[in-house]
This record gives sequence, structure tokens and C-alpha cells, in this order.
Amino acid sequence: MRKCKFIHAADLHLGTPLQSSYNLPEELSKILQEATYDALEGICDLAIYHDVDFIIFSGDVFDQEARSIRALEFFKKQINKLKENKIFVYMIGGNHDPINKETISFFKDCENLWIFGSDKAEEKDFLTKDNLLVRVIGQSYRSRADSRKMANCFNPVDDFSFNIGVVHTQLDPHNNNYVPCSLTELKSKKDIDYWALGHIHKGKIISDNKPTVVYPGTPQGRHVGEEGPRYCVLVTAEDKNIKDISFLLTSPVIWYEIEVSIDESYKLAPKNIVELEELLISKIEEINDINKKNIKGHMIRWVITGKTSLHEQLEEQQDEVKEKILDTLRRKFLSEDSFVWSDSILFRTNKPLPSVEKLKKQSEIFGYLDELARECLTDNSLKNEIIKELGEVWEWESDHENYNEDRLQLNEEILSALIEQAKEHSIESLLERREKN
Ligand SMILES: [Mn+2]
Repeated sequence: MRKCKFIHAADLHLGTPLQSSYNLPEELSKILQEATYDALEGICDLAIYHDVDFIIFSGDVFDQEARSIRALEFFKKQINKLKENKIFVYMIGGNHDPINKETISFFKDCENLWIFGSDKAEEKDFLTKDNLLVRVIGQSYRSRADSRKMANCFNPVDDFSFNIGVVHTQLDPHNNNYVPCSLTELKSKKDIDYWALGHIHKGKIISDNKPTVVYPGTPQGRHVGEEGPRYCVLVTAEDKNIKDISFLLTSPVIWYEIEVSIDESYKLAPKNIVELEELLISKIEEINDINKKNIKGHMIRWVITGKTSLHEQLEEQQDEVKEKILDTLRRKFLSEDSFVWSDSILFRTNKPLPSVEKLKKQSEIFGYLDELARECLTDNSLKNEIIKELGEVWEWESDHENYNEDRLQLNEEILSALIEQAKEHSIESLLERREKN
């Protein structure tokens, strides 16, 4: 059998520090500064450990067109380490690191690195240790946005070779900033066996066969929006068949957004701030047990929800309470082998209200309110009217990289939370008015 083994990674954004909301202790701050570099080093070590033939980087290895000299030097050092281990590297430039002459010339003495140009699709042949001929076809961005339908020009000669297409794309045929293309188009290219994609930061196997289409995701999340463990992908193929795809952990730091409901309906709902702290400590102990291995640390954003008698205190003394809870949690878990840093805490609690069933007995109006809130979400014309009424300060979230910073982004989840809040506010005001009368 003729075999091939390679690692596919993307979107490293080398050198970007992770975004914490607080002035961290120096030790932690250093870990966060270095995390993207650590992730790259980890990918290269995994490549050596698994004895792969080559690594593919599908764009956005660097964070900006003006690459930092440290990022360039660091990348070169890793490439040289791979060379000693006879591992080749292919890379394309994405929207954050379109390829220019300076980059090509910086790496010109790296014999085991091929950077695909931006003028046209290029095809490179590779013969693996186990004698499989591999063709890697790729093309780089030429500027921060690229509207060319690159994949259409990927036409390898299909004989017995294993063919890989490398594209940095949003996989959206209508998006002209990030190489428009659809999954159907990629799947119609029968001569390509594996599509090595980049750009979407959450790893996913889009199609598992004929052809296989994969986003490895970013190997190190840089903020709480990129939560969870992060990976690169190890692919094993025999002739033209994919035998295995494994996600290998690469992120030294893992972000978590943890929602904790302290709703009164739960038996163990905390009745004061100390009990709330205890509940959060028990949640940390759960994650800490699972992920200690190979992880330098965890960054947590807490979101506290539910109807609770603590609501008023959490609202009125918000800053004090936040500081107290975060301080307790931070101090408790700082000295662990694998640190757990409570980065921020959001209170999205509500005042406890009687159930709608109970309220209905007081007055029909509560039943109508509940019904209306439901209709706002299910009746499309009503829903559109509400979005219009919200005004121009909102825009429907469509493009995760290209949103308007002067607007608030709206999606199904946020809209439904807004409507729920509106309903509860109305119920609260009606109840207050009744109490007064
Ligand atoms: Mn990108």
C-alpha cells in the first residue's frame, strides 16, 4: 500500500496575545502572550512525533500584512526543525497574511517550505516515504479581500495521485471578501481527494468522503468567543482513500464560557454570595479534572442566569460582588499546575416571578403577554416588524469577520432573549402597579 500522512492546520494568527479583561499576574500574562507561538510549536512537535510527510497551513498563519519580525523568525525556526526531521511544509496566505515579495524572500533559504503564490493556482508534486504521489494545489490571497473563485481553477491530472486542494475561504458563494465558493462546487471537483480549508475558526469536518472537506479551526482560541479545546488535524491516506482523520489538541490555553443557572427552582440554588462562590468552585473542579494533561491553563467567563432572590443584590452591588467572587476564585485556583483564571462574570439573572399559570388566575392580561411573546418569535411578519422597530443600531449578524463595529449584532438567540426580557419587564411593572393600588 502506498501511504501518506500529513497534518493540516490553519488560522494561527501568530503573535496575537490572548484578550483578557483584567491585568493578569505576570506569569499568566506571559503564558497568554506566548500561547499562539506555543500552539505552532506543538503542531510541529506533533508532526515529528507522528512522523508525517508534510504539514499544510491553510492561511492566516500570521496576523497582519505587516508580519511581526518575531513571528517570522519563530516560524522559520520551526520550519528548520521540521527540515531536520525531513518534513515538508506547504502554506498559503489568507486574508490576514496575503502573500507579498518580502515574505517570499524572507523564507527563500527554507528548502522544505513552499509558499503558494497569489497570481494563479500552483500545483506541487510530493512523493511520500511510502511512495504515494501527492499533488498539492493552492493559491494565496493577494490582498485583505479576495473575490476570485480560486477553487474553480484547481484541476489536477487525475491518475493515481492523491490530490489536495488548499483554500482560505468562508465557504459562502455570495461572500466576495473571502474567496466565494460553495460546498457543492468543492464536491463537484472529483479529482480532489481532500480540501484543506482555512478561515473559519471552529474546527469541523464539512464532508467526510469523496472528497473530504475539513476546517481544522484555530489551534489556539484568542478570546472567549473562540472557546473550547482547539486542534490541528492528522490525516492518513492510502492511495486515493482517506483512512483516518484525527483532531489533535494544540491549545495550551482553553477558553470557556460557562453558563450557571441559579434559578430558584433548583434544589441547590445558592441563597447568598458565599453559596454562589461555592457553586462556581465546584464547577471549576469539574473541568479541572478532565483537562489537566498538556494544558497550561483555562480562562473562564461566567454567565449567571435564572430567576433568583439574589437578583436585586447582584444588580445593585454589581461591581463589589463581581470583584469579591472573581477575587476568591482567582486566588483559589492560581497555584494549580494548570491554572484556572476566572476572567469575567456576567449577571443575566431575573427577579423571581410567579408562574404564568398562577398569574393568569389574577388577570387574563398575563396570559395574553405570554402568548404575544411566543408569537413574536414564531410569526415571521411580526418578528420582522420587531427587528425594524429595534432601529438601525442593530444589524442582523451575517459575516463574522466583517461586521459593522458601529452596530450591535443581532441573531435568533439575542432576539429571543430580548423578547423574553421585554415580557418579564412588562409582567414586573404590571405586578408593581397592582401592589401599589
Ligand atoms: Mn481568515
